[in-house]
Amino acid sequence: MGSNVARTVVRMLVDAGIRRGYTVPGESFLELLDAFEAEPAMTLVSTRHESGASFMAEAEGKLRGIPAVAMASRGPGAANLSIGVHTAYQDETPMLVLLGQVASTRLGRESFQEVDLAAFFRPLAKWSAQAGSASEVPALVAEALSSARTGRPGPAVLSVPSDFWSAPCDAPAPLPPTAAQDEPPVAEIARLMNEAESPVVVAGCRDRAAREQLIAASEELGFAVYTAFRKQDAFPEDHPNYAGHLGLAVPGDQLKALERADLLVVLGTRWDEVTAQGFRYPLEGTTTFHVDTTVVDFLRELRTTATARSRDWSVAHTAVRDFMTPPDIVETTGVHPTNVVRTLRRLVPEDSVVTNDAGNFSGFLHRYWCFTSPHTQLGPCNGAMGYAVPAAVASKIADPDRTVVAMVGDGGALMTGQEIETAVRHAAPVIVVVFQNGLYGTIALHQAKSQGRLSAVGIGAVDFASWARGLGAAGFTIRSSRELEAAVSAALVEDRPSVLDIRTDPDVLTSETRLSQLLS
Ligand SMILES: Cc1ncc(C[n+]2csc(CCOP(=O)(O)OP(=O)(O)O)c2C)c(N)n1
Repeated sequence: MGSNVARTVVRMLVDAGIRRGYTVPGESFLELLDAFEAEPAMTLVSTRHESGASFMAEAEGKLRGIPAVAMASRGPGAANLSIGVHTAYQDETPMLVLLGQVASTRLGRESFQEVDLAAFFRPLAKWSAQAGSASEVPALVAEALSSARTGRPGPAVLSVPSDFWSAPCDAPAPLPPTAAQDEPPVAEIARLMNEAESPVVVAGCRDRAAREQLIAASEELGFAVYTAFRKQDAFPEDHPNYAGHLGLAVPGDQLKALERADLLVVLGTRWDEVTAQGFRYPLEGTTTFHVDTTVVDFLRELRTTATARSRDWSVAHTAVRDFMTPPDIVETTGVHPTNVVRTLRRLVPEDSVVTNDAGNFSGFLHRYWCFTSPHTQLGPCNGAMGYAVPAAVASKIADPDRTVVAMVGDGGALMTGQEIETAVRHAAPVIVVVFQNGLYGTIALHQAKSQGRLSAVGIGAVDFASWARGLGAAGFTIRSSRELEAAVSAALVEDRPSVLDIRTDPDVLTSETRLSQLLS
């Protein structure tokens, strides 16, 4: 039997190491869905909302370093999907998006659900195109995959008119050869590293080999390491050369090593606004290099070129260690988020994957978790709410042997938490920890500080444990820290997803800030 475009594309994806596609099905890519389902090496994950599909594909790409596929239908599906594409773009995650478009004969007539998808995604994606003929689809898929994976990784979006998928096609296109990467000036960096008093690296490389090289290089050459925003697993946070996480609200004493740096190497990450602390760094006069793509080779060469030297980072590391040590807290109203993080960290395995949403609660996770193992943190560097639950579901499906915990506020849980149903269907027992404070707490903080009063931030009381049971998961309600250990222990032995509905104190906006103080 002759093949068609859809089957040929799926064959190419399997050959490229892709194992899963995430979607809400649509009429505009029926043959593609059929080809995914028929391919034994592929798992087709049907999600409850396209944002879930795109967050799942993004999270799998982050976890495995190999892209996953997100698929959606024409304007409405693509609009729903777009949030995860933006996340992949800002988070530098390889990802492939295949969109069904209106039929080629109906293009350009504002047909049913028609949107110019290539144009729509151009500012959101690394690469974006629409197929002009059925025969060029395999070559465009090859180009999209190459773009997603090489240089700075990112999302590549291909829109395919619906009639092209069934067109006869037997010829997969070869993937283009990997483009030559820019070579960093290793000899010059090695010379400066030898001479520097305070060399500092800001790391965001997730790759296991790169992380091992980074630890060895830091120990041999004596440089301090900061981690980039939400890339805390790039370097062990308990290492004596660890200087801190360049996230939100970093205390001044943790920035001193960055301020004093006479050599700064930004490694395996973009120099985004949060990591760069509102673009305040590097200070003028700091010699700075950016090595984004060839991290392992660069570090290997640096270790053989630069001279071994030891430097004392105890002042910087003590500052960060003190900051990361959770205080003993006596609760009055509701559970304190610090106690949630502390209890979970103690009870779950060291190599658990922790996904997090955007929200105030995440500040407690970033501060107190202490990431020590590779590939353990998946957070949205673009601050997209709704990320944590779908990211956890994809992580558990892709890596079933690891414990996966999603940390999410009640706001974020109500955006994409319905993907727990997807986890139930795929037998993916994730643990979802909902910090229920009845508020869009982050926005309440900003409003209280700048307006002195609140607007549009209230969230009604939700029984998340019943909601979880309705979706086929186990549900636990926790009203005081004393109940945490038993609930987490029970969730860890569940063979279905669990939701921990934790009633937190709405007054506790951050470790330092109380809502009542700001409004009084
Ligand atoms: C998709 C999206 N919409 C809106 C925002 C703006 N935003 C940032 S945090 C936040 C509130 C989060 O509330 P919740 O999930 O309950 O967590 P909390 O801040 O209360 O801990 C909002 C609305 C965002 N980051 N992403």
